[in-house]
Amino acid sequence: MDEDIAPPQDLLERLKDYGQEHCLDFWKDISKEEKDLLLDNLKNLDLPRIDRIIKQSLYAQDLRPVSNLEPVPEASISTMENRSSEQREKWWNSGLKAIADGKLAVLLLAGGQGTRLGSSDPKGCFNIGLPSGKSLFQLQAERILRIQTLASLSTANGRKVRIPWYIMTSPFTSEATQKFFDKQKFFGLDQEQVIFFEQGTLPCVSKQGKFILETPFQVSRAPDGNGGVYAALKMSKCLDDMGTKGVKYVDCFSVDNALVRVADPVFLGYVMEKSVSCAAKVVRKAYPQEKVGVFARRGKGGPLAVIEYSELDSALAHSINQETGRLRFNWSNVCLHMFSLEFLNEVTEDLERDSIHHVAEKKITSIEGTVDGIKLEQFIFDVFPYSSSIALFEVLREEEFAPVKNAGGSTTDTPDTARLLLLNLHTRWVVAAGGFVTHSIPLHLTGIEVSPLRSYGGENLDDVCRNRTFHAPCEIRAS
Ligand code: UD2
Repeated sequence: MDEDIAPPQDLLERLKDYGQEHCLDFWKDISKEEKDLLLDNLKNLDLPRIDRIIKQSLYAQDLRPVSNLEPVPEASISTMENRSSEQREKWWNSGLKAIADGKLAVLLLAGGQGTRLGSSDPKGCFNIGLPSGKSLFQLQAERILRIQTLASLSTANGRKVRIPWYIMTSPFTSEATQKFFDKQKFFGLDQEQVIFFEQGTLPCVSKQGKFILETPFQVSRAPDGNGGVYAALKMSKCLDDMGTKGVKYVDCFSVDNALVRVADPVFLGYVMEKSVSCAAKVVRKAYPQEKVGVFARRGKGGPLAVIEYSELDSALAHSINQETGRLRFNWSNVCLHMFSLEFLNEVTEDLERDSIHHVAEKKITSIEGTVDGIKLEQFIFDVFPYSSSIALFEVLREEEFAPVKNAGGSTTDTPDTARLLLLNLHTRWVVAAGGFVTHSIPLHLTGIEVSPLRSYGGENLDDVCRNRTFHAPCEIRAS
């Protein structure tokens, strides 16, 4: 039969096995080039795996908002009020030593699209308007450089320390991200220590699990969520690379937190002392509707899990603990995680076997215009229920959590709110180190920026600040 009219029979049969033969409905209407594009598009789909994900996610799990939840037992959290400065010091030193010994890798989740931010660039390129004009990527890179310096200084012989930085991108962010790093000469990092790898994508589907066609010769696809990192780490051999390097722990963070303490020695020291396979930094939830996941137990004595804001029953989000007066589900996920490499190697298999994905109902561009469809994605914290040992570590929002999610017009989680959180924190560092601040606009609307190359968490500022006056806004540079 002329291929112009009928599609390849074996492909049609294969698609029929999974109920996706409609992808070839326009075969006779498209050009030779478009036919080749469609064949290439369909050839790259792992149909058995995608079919398993659809079946497990659309039909096998309860899609109603989660309600059978119990709050996290306070015993599994290291809270600020129960933490002494001696403990912090001890964790800082043991964490720094482990970093100097090459035991830590950092993993950045940078595959998300900056849709809510209204920018087409990868979020890490975003300039939040600091006096230095630094991008989020540059802040993160310089914090790694500073920790490398501190780790090197902590060794007997001052040996060079290089922390491998694995950066997960998606088809939407990969090229622009790597171009940005090239242009910025990796912000002073050694190019070899920055390893880019790409997450997978999945077809967008209808509520009946049918692939949605974006054009007559292309299936609509979307990144498979930041939990796609596990399959991507395995597929890209990055997990093996970490093992070869002697890495034991992986510090995982989101791109859009202006205050992220990348490669935090305190967090690493805590995780090593607790000898857990999974850990997360948590903050107290600011208000019931805050767009953050919350930690909870699924059912009495059930596994510790994070319930995403989009899946938490509203009544539970608002419920109050009568004794403390705080929200019952108070401990928020802020996408700051630490994993043992051993756990990552194990859990990747478990996730792949179970294949359960979150079902996000979205408007999808299709050949029939914008339709109601579904994006299938895994979340980075989907691994927590697979872990037998989890530790939560409270941090202060004002010190470590300044999300950049929404465009300037919003009231929360904007470049402006993130910039001010950073400036307010760094100004407190300057004053604590004996500096004085003058300002011609209200101080809470401006401040001093301290380069991460000078100070990671407020240390090393006495000699540059004591008895000196700084006029806000300004930057205290590296040297
Ligand atoms: C994330 C957390 C939420 C809370 C909030 C705080 C998840 C699933 N949810 O919600 O619980 O901590 O942040 O700010 O983590 N990303 C990818 N690939 C993807 C999708 C996202 O790499 O396919 C990255 C993205 O670039 C970002 C991070 O994951 O670094 C968080 O993604 P998001 O901003 O889409 O997540 P959000 O704000 O809905």
